[in-house]
Amino acid sequence: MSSGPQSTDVSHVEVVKRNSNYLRGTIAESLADPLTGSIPEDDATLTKFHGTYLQDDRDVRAERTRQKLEPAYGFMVRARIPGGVLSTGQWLQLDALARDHANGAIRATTRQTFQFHGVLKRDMKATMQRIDAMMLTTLAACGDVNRNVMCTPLAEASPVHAAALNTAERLSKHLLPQTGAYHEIWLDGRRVSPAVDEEPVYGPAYLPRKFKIAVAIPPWNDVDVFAHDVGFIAIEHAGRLTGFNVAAGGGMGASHGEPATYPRLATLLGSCTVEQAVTVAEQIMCVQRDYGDRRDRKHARLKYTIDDHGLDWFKAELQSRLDFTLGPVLPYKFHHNGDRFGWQQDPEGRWHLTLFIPSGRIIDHPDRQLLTGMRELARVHRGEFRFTPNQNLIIAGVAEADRAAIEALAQRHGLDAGADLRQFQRDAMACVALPTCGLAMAEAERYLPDFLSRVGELLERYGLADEPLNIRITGCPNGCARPYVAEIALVGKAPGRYNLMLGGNRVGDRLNVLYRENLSETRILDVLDGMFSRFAQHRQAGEGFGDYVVRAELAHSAV
Ligand code: SRM
Ligand code: SF4
Repeated sequence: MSSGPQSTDVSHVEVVKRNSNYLRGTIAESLADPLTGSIPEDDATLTKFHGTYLQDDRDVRAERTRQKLEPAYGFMVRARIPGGVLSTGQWLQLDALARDHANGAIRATTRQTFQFHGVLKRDMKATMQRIDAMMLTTLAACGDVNRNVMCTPLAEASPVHAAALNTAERLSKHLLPQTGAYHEIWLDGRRVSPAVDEEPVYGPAYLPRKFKIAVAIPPWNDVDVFAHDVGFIAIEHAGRLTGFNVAAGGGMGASHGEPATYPRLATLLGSCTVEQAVTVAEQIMCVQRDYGDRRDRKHARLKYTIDDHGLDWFKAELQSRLDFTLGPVLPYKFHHNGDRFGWQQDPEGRWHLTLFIPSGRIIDHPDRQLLTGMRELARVHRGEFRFTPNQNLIIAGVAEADRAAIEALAQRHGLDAGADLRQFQRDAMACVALPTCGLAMAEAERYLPDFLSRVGELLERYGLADEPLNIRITGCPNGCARPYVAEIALVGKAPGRYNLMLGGNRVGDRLNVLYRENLSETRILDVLDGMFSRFAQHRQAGEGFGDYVVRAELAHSAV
């Protein structure tokens, strides 16, 4: 491992990582402590690398404090599934685990995988062991490492999809931490590694910050490829995957009132072959490992490394680590950054059904039994499941002969929660936020349905009800639902108050801008009322809302 100019004046998290003996810390001892449902802060920092966060139920926090009880602790557990592919057998085990040890829900995420919430400390080992038995891992689902690698779950062009998915899997595997700590702490308790592990790529301090990779297959940008530290855009020739355009330096996170933090779209660097992709990603990650800011975690993503040193420096530094030259950026075109709902058929004749799952929460509601319905479906389905990059779920690989039965099952259980919704409602996303997210400043997932119905009323007023519209809500500026590329985004500022962002588009290659700060719902709806009215009157043929807002200079786009 080469090491760049790293300061000794590093953040506390850096110290914790370096002293952790490759992510061990005292996690094992803390888990064994029966006196609290929590673990100490430094161990909680380290468990993130193992794919789990200590949280507490914020809905009952104040009441528990009043009663002098410790917070209602629970762990969020997130798996790592490159490309989001799961077998039906894995689904059934997942479903059982959700009911046995979590809060009865499987939560599909914005990065094509699932989370559990509310796992108690005493059930953590059993949970991790059962995930391991499914041939899945939670290692590196969170933490300062490469996270779950996303890949467009494209059904129609299956040869290209298969090759792109294979690249996503290779990237994921190659960049997985090597530490034996995971096995030792969660699985059988035995050391399977030498006393000192080696992390040939990461080194003992891992990365300065999280690192994210996505593979997009045009014309679909459902992964929001420019929101990633590294984005690969598939290049197809005569139905085959021939290589990738490579973009680097994307990221959504920002902090209110700190202009030195900002969302940034990844910059296109050039192109590479399919075989070169893993090396390119590894070396971009290594530049970040060596030059990323280890003092200030708010300034530690690759986007800041690139902006601080300059794009030319970054390209030269990357090139100096490669023994091949990146080719020119090749032409590509994106049409949409959402999911495609309903049935799609691939060239081999198999069918794929994309179900809309409201904010990815697969749970039994009194009127719609999503968890139970999915269990029934998994028992008869002979294909696989795929999580989408937008919190939805695909019943993939259905034979023509089975299609009617799957459709009937989906209908019987009301599995397609989007069947009666408008497109803008199905395309909308919200992050988890309250009550589990410790960083949430406002509601997101729980508020989205109400907000969308109010927006729907406005759209109807102007004859725009069927207008596709990309709306995203997050409970804080960290950007977990990638709000800064949406046409309309609400970014939580305080309970019931949001920053209103306008001017993204439907292909995910333009950032929106802050239109008004700290607005109540009433004010947001007032603003949108006026904007929709003008849009309906003055839009050009085929023009989207975000494009209109930028053209009419109602919001000045950064791009
Ligand atoms: Fe995220 C932190 C949930 C995708 C940017 N994110 C969190 C935490 C773990 C809160 C915390 O640190 O205590 C949230 C847990 C909430 C909960 O109760 O479950 C959380 N993030 C999520 C998920 C579950 C949102 C969802 O509704 O689906 C997504 C899980 C993805 C996955 O499967 O890995 C999720 N987070 C994202 C994305 C979108 C993406 O990656 O495509 C982003 C923006 C892209 C990016 O990274 O730039 C994102 N999450 C953040 C950040 C800001 C990072 C930054 O650079 O500033 C934080 C805060 C942090 O890291 O300090 C954060
Ligand atoms: Fe939590 Fe903020 Fe992420 Fe929403 S955007 S899940 S509130 S960290």
